[in-house]
Amino acid sequence: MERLIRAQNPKRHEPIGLVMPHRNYFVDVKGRKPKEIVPGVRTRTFWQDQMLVSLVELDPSAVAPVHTHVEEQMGFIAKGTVEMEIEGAKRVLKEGDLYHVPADVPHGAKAGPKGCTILDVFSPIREVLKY
Ligand code: NI
Repeated sequence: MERLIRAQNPKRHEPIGLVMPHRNYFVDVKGRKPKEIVPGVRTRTFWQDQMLVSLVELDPSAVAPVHTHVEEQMGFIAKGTVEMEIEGAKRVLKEGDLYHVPADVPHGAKAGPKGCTILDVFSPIREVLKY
């Protein structure tokens, strides 16, 4: 492990554990205060240099209105069910399902009766989700 980190950072000689102290390798998800995007839809976002993830919680029947953005988006349904609409096509997704939204393709979501939790990944980083 130490060799790996030094190989990636040849100028660093700090003991393991002090390497790159500005980085948070392990993330305290619940310690991050959520941000409400629209009523009933909250996100916690996390990013590094080239990727951003958005852990989204939707209340029962909450709606994320149809929108577009230049960033690609892939989402994993971590909990609950959601009706996703992508370029006009609708499908009910459940826990364990994955979806893909290419750049500039309109998409939106409506949570199922028990709400849902989705992990969205954006590339490149979706700057408006930094907070
Ligand atoms: Ni989106």
